Amino acid sequence: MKIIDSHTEGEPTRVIVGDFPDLGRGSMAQRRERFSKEFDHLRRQCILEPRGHDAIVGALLCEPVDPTCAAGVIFFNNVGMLNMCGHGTIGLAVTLAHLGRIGLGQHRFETPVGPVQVDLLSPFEAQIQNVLSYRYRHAVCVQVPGLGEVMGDIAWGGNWFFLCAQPPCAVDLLHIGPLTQAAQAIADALEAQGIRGEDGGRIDHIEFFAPPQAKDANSRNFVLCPGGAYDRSPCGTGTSAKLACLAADGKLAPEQIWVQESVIGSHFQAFYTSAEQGRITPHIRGRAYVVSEGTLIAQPQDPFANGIQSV
Ligand code: PYC
Repeated sequence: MKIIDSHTEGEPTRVIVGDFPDLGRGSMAQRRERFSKEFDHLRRQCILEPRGHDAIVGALLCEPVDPTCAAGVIFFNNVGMLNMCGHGTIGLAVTLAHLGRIGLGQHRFETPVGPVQVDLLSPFEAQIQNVLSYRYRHAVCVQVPGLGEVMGDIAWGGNWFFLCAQPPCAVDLLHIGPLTQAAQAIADALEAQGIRGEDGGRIDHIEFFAPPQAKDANSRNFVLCPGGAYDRSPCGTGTSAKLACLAADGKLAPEQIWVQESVIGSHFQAFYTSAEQGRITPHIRGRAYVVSEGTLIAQPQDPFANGIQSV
């Protein structure tokens, strides 16, 4: 597999740009299904150690069905397929610019959950218009072993999120262990108690909020992704879910800027437009940088050709 690695505000994206089996001409959702059923070993090969690590989000570059789209993409990680990925979309835009396949300006990418618009602002910065986002449930209480009663909102931002304003400790790099443990306990409790998204989807992203460290930011977050890794960026879909909650609470007006800080101190600038029937269109802006180009090799004799599954 030919790959290009980048990071978006610290969060890695690995785009597969070539030498991947043909998944047919179906929709991105159908191709994702086929990827998952027939080629899961290639997902593991691409993401897991010794060729990758748990924090990488993979992005398989595909021919789009919709001719108005510049590219199709299927996102995946260390445990399976993702719906949408905000930081990954910014990373993909910067990667395609690095390859000379797109120039500055507006483009559309096709994802398994619908088209997203991307504005490439410079070779290192893009703004995405994410899928419609909304708060599904407000102030949901869940009993969590070791934590007691935890309250949060459930919102869709392209993935299902549980957003919680009471982190168990400081939201900084010194507390990644306890933050991860607490977020995982909440995810497990939600699942055990049958609390899911509106479409029955698993709530597989947990987001804690705290005051920001930078003066010009509005909030700091910690986001646990499915598979147990934390998002180094402020999480594009997580920031979209946050905007939806702020809009539902009347705490952020349309087009008002919200600066979301990540647990490593990087930032996304965000705002929303077109709030209709409780649904908003989130716009998320961030920087990404290409860090390497390469070819993944899996020799038939290699006992770890398909990676080391640690979770
Ligand atoms: O930026 O949407 C995002 C994301 C999801 C998982 C990791 N990053």
